[in-house]
Amino acid sequence: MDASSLAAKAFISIGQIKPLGAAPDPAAHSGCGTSGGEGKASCGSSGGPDDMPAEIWEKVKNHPCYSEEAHHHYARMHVAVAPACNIQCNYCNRKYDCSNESRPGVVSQKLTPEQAVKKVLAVASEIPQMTVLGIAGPGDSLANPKKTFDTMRMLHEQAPDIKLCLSTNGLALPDQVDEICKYNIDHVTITINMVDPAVGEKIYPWIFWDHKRITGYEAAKILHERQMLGLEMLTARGVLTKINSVLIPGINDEHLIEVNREVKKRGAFLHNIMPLISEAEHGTYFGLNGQRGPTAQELKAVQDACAGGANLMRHCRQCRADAVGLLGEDRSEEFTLDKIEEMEVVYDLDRRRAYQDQVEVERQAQHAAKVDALQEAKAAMPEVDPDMKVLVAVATEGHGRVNLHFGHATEFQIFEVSAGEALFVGHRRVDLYCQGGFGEDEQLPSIVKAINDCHAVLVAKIGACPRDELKAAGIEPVDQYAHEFIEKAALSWFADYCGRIASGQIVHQPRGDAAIRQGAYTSEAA
Ligand code: CLF
Ligand code: SF4
Repeated sequence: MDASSLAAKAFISIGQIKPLGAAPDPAAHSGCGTSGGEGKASCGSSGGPDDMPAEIWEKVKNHPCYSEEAHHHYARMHVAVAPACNIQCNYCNRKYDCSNESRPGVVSQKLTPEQAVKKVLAVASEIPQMTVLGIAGPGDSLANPKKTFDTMRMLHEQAPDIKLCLSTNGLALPDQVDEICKYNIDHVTITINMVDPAVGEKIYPWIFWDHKRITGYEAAKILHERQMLGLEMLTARGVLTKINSVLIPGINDEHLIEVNREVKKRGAFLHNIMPLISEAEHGTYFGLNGQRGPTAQELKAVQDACAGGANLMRHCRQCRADAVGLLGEDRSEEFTLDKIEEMEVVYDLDRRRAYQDQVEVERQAQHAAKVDALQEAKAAMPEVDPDMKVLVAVATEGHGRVNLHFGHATEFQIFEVSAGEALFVGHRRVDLYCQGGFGEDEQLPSIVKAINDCHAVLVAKIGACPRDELKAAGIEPVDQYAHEFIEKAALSWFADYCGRIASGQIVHQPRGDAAIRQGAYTSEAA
């Protein structure tokens, strides 16, 4: 589909969505999420040590999913020990990884708890910045309590510095809160797609509950009640919770604003609104029945409408249930069971701590340099329309800088830039353009579609052919800020852009919508 036609097909008219901040504040009580005051997204995944109590910062500072900044420095891994599930979601086909926490279409290597522990220790000895172990399927972690908690118990004993994390649909959660606390599992994700069973029955055909299969409205009602109870119990015990919601256009899009409000009330730390990935080839009910996923602007509209509610996570990569590495990269192939057998595993706690101390030093230095660079860019900003906001795509391989060749990008970070700030608002996966030294021109239209709502793409370098194609699509290729900090580069470009508008050199045009990539990659990173 042509990206420019996506907006016309949208279920949600972006202007129709009422921002959550405009609604009465329903938060009678909640955890860290309310302490910043209404409308101030102060302690979500973008928060820092000044935005939250010290004990919360300790829990999130090196968790790549709970801290946006941490995800550039620290890695997570999943072990696929939980194959069974106690519910059916219409977006899931059990032959694939759990759609909640994984990229559909990639089958995991299922592990026993003993194999899982061996794998975690092997990864920990090779990747000292791996700080978090998550159990996220391929089924539901708590529908497999023995396998999940055996793994957690052994890791709690053998690798005490690794944070433990799990993801669940919530049905079995209230029964397992004691076990969760027993092993110090400090981070729990609950997938909550609705707070109204009438919406839920369109998403969940059945649940298995109290030794029988229950369908329809009653199934969704039980699931909803268990999810809310489980969330409240975790909040009461001081466990940090993240809510994942799958945005399903026409089913729960606007409803997710209500979900955000309800989970904030119950103390959720973060809300991660993810796009439905839905293709017929995945064999899911939704995929086979033509239910589409949201466009990039539909997703952003719902996320923006939740501003002021539970804080949002915007850097989720919808990873697979056996992912290993930094978010956005996957090193699981390096740690298959046969490879682990041949590895010399030395779990050296002191070495890990020393390495992580070094990461912290570099992180602080990078943060300080970025703050200085930003101040410089803001000081140089001319008078511009305060309501003007545009999106820019950025090619980066880390360190917070524009430092990646256009042709080497498998994703672009998206920043919303205005006179006062450059805010990270998400990322877009793309197929790799550069294949073995040559540009793959067939990939260009899909890359353009993925960033079609952006006014510019900031890169370290770009070839003539993609440069021309981007320009023809109305996206400005920009390489003059190569190796600058991203926010500084984005603000500098924005100042220049506004200057060109003011001088009459160009006319500002609104952009259209963009497509969120569905399905597996068609090309591998070089
Ligand atoms: Fe894994 Fe999930 Fe823990 Fe993270 S993932 S169990 S909270 S350690 Fe992270 Fe992956 Fe998104 Fe999940 S990027 S899919 S939010
Ligand atoms: Fe699939 Fe996860 Fe839903 Fe279970 S909870 S049906 S594994 S998406």
